[in-house]
Amino acid sequence: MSINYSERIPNNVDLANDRTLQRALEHWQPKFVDWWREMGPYDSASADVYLRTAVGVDAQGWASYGAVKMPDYRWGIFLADPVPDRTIGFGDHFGEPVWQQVPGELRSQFRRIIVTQGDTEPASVEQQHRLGLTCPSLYDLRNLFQVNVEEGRHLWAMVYLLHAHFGRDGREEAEELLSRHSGDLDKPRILGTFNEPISDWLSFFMFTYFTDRDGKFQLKSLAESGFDPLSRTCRFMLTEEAHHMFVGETGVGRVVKRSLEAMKEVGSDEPQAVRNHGAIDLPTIQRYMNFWFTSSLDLFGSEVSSNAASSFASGIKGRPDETQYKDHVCSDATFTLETPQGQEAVSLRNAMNEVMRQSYIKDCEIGIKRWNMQIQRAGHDLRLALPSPHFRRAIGAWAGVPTDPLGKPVSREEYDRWMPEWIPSESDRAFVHSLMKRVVEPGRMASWIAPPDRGINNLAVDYEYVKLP
Ligand code: BYC
Repeated sequence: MSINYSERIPNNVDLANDRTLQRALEHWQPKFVDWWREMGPYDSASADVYLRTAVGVDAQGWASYGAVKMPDYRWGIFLADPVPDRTIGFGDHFGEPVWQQVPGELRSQFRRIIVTQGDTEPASVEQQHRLGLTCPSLYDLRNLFQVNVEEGRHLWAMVYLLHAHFGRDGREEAEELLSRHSGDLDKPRILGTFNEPISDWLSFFMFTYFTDRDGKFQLKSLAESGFDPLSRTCRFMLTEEAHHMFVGETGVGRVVKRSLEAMKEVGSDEPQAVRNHGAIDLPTIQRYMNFWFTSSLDLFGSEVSSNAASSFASGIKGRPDETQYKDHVCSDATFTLETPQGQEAVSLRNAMNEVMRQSYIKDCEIGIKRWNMQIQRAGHDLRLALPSPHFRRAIGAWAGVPTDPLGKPVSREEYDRWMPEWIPSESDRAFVHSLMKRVVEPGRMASWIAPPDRGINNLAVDYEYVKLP
């Protein structure tokens, strides 16, 4: 289905033939634009940014690239093409035809999940509101803005579902998505990680590596949903999401590379020597990893969850890549969990959050291996490592259980005392912040990050990706 760009809201859902829905969305649109102007990238409205925009939903050639002023970006509603005769791939309704409308009895559960998904999208834009002011290069500035406009589009994706399928409740929820704000004491965003400030670029790269990857896994599990419009929406969002994780993986990789170069240049691996040379030492990178990885682990919810069991049973949310499993019903299978009290066998359906978390952790390992190869090639013994999934958890069986990053139980007193060695301390953050100075000459990079291997869409690294006024 092609995308109609002649309409006020570009879409491939034939909006023109549903006047009521079209009007409702056109009513929401100016509120979104106001929100973008206030909470979106700071002081960037008149910059020309080399952005990709979706022009189709085919895996090949779905995007076009060109200079755009961000407020003119065409946020729209794009669903992946329907799969003919698709059936539900898991749970109690396994093998039945998918639903084009939300079944009445599942309405509130679907709404809660769609709202939670939708809430993360504007939250991340708010978290990154001022980052552009300290960009390490025009290439990075462009990537930040690309991620931001696409998170805005992902908000549109969820708002479309709320408007099209949840009546007045859905319209109210769509308004609320613009009224909660990241870090707001009275009306915070729903999930913990999305209230953490992202005020430096190392945090941004960690966030796009670890937290966007939670997005990948959640979207994959919703792409399995029996509610076909949700599945199709999430399938197309995943196409856009891949670039966000690329920004994270290559971003951290470039910080590691620069750190290794600095170690060579000063002939020392002492963190202070690396810092004096204007780069970020590896132990600091490890502490940032510890912070964002553990926070992102919480986004999968509790190890034992009746919500997760009922979402799976009723066909709302499957496992990422559900077809890789043999048993899609899981009505009497069990799963062995590690809890602070020891091993515990629970019903597999109740452990679906943990099943997803474990696949996520495996996926996180891939980038770490690549970063470690660089370190090994440079002849250093240190290795970056994911901390234990039991460390610093705030949700689930391990919440509030004091362990060290290896997962070894420690006393509360030791835990508090050592925390500044395990996650970024005030002085680490102050140091990283001191490096955050805006670099905007084409091709130039800040002292703490290596250039990327290549530019965007086959352009040179020194292309002027953002033309600032
Ligand atoms: N912080 O049974 P439980 C993305 C709440 S990222 C605060 O343990 P459940 C993106 C939970 O909401 C992907 N609260 O877990 C990335 C529930 O509250 P209610 C976002 C939390 O329900 C970067 C209660 O605790 N998408 O797209 O099985 C940039 C008990 O819940 C947290 C989704 O999350 C937390 N960390 O699963 C931009 C998908 N964890 O309802 C975008 C939609 C749990 O009792 N969401 N709680 O008041 C879901 O599927 C589920 O809501 C969750 C939780 C997986 C989040």
